[in-house]
Parts: sequence; structure tokens; C-alpha cells
Amino acid sequence: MQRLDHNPTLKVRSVALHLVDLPLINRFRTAYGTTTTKRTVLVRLEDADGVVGWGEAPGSEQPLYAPDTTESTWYALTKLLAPRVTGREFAGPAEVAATWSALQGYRYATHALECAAWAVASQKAGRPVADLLGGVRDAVPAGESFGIHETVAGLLAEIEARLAEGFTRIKIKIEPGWDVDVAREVRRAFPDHQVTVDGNCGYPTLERQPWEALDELGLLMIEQPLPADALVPMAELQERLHTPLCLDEAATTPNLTAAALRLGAGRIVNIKPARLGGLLPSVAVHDLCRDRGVPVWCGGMLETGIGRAFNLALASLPNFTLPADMSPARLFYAEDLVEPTFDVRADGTIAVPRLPGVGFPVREDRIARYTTETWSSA
Ligand code: OSB
Ligand code: MG
Repeated sequence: MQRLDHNPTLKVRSVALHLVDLPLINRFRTAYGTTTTKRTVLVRLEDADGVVGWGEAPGSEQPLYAPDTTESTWYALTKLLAPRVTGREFAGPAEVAATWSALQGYRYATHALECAAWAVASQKAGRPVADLLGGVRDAVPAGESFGIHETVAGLLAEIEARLAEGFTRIKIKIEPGWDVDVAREVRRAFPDHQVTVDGNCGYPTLERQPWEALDELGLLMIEQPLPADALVPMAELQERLHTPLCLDEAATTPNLTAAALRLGAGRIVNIKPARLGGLLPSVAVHDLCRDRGVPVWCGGMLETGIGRAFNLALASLPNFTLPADMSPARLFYAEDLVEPTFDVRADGTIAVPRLPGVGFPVREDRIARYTTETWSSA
């Protein structure tokens, strides 16, 4: 492959961490519960030539969506990952990532450090991360992920507002008690838009659930209704339904994603680089899905503009044919940590950043304001 070969040498002088506490201006409710604050870990990698790259590990108080938490991410970066790379020289981000290839888990942490390495390599190469990854499109269609509301009317009003801004695909979070009736109302109110439902593993079994009723609504997909490891039940469900099931929580590594697809546990994959532990495993999943004719789209973890920038670069690859979860920071945070940041355009797309590095100018002054703890390897 040509695309990963353009990266000049990278000598790691230091890895610094910032724990940032970001209050959410709009709380976000899913089958896992309600999020009101994001405790995100930012990685600042400095190269011996003074080039600085940032990466973001999406924070999580509890290991609900994935085994990772903010605390475990901090542990992995300080004790396992930063010591492996500090003071060493690498041919590029792939060699950096190879230092943790034998380790299991801690995917938010490896993702953040890998992104910081890409940001440095991209500046040294003078080319945007999207180009280094093999991106082909300059804009990504954007959908919005709508949390569980108190009332259907409240949900419909929020959807209305987002559609007016340009967002195309509607994704609603569901859980038992907030599913088929709500999805039917959304389909009725917005008959011309693609509608996805995301169960976030909230349905423990196949029994007594409204699968067939959901199947009649003409949904774009049903995202991860069953637990992450329930691959055989997911395959049984997929056989019963016309609507494609989408793998989210189940797709944790390229090999396990291939296994899930082979079983028939889904027909679409949500590629979320933080969940997969980096951009390289994300590209690997993109490639294996492309080879199997499985469409993919880029998910999110309510990242700030720093994390979203890498998601946008990744989503410029050719097999990302479905709209991404890519709402701008203004919908969740009082301000972004990059400026200028991105927003959805009237045509429903977001421009892929062309700036080498993170892709948007990182505002270290704002990061400092939200930082509650720091650490540095050198
Ligand atoms: O399941 O896609 C999910 C946010 C946190 C954890 C899991 C999920 C989500 C979202 C938000 O749906 C997507 C976004 O970042 O815009
Ligand atoms: Mg999901």
C-alpha cells in the first residue's frame, strides 16, 4: 500500500497529558444513562524538532460503552504507552502504534496517542492527515445522534432544528419503552429523511422485543440492539429482518469485526476510531468491509473538535458511504478546543480539514482553562 508510506521520521521528545472537564450544555441520554460532563484526556506529543501534535481520548466515567474509562485511559498513557515511545525515533505513526501491538485493551488511550503521532507526521510531511490515510473525498455527509428525550414532542422539535441547519440522517437513541412508537412518530414527521435507531446494547435478549414492528418502518439501520458479545443472537435477528443491523459496540478489533460479519451479525459497520484503538485499526476495518461489500460510516464519542478532526480525516476514505455522527462542538460544549472549528453546511456535509496537523488550530489557552490535571513523560 502506498498511502501509509509518506511519513518522515518522528522523534518523540515528550508525551504530555491534559485531563479536561467539559460540562455538556445539552445532556445526552442513551440506554447507558445520562451524560452531563465529559472528562476527556488530551495527549500532546512533542517531537525533537519542536513539532507538536494533539490527540483525544474520549472520556467516560463508567465502563459502560466500552471497558475504557477516563481513569484507565490515564493509567494506560502514563504507565504503559508514554514510556514506550518517549525518547525514541520512529519511521512514522505505524511504527509508533507497533510499540503497543502486543497489549490488549486501553483503546481510547492508544487511539489518542496514535492521533497525536499522525498530527506530528502530517505537519512534517506538509500534508493533511486525510491524504496520509488515503482519503478521497473533501466533504463528509453529517447526521446527528439524538438522545432520549422526556417527550416525543421535545425530540421532534430538536430534530426539526438540526434538519434546518443541514443535517441529513436522523439517528435516535432507543431503549425498551422508548423505541418503536417514537421511531414511528419520527418516520411520520420526517418521511423523506433517513432514520436510524441505536439500541446501545440495551436489549438483553431477542425475546418480547419489537423487532418486527421496527422492521416495518423502513429504517436505514438498527444499530447494536443486543449486547456487544451477542454475535449469534445478532445473526439470528438479522436473518429475521430486512433492515440492516449495524455493528457498533461489537466491532472492537479488525479480526472480531470480520468474524461478526462472517456470522451475519450485521450488514453495516460503525467505525469509531476511539473504540477500535486508533486510525490504523479503523483503516483496517474500512478495508475489510470494502472487500466484503459492507458499507461503513464514522461514529463519534462526543469528541471535541480535536477528536472530531481525525474522525473527519478518516471518513474521507472511499467506503465511508453513509452519513457520519459528526455534530459540531457547539451542540454539546460552551466552546470548542479548536478555532476556527467546523460546522455542517447547508448541503448537509462537513468539509474535511486540509490543514496539516490536527486539521484545525488547537487553542491551548482554552485547553488550559478546562484542564484539571496534567502529566508529562519528560
Ligand atoms: O453509540 O454511537 C454511540 C456517544 C457516546 C457513546 C456511544 C455513542 C454515542 C453517540 C454520539 O451516539 C455520537 C456523536 O459523537 O455524535
Ligand atoms: Mg452506537
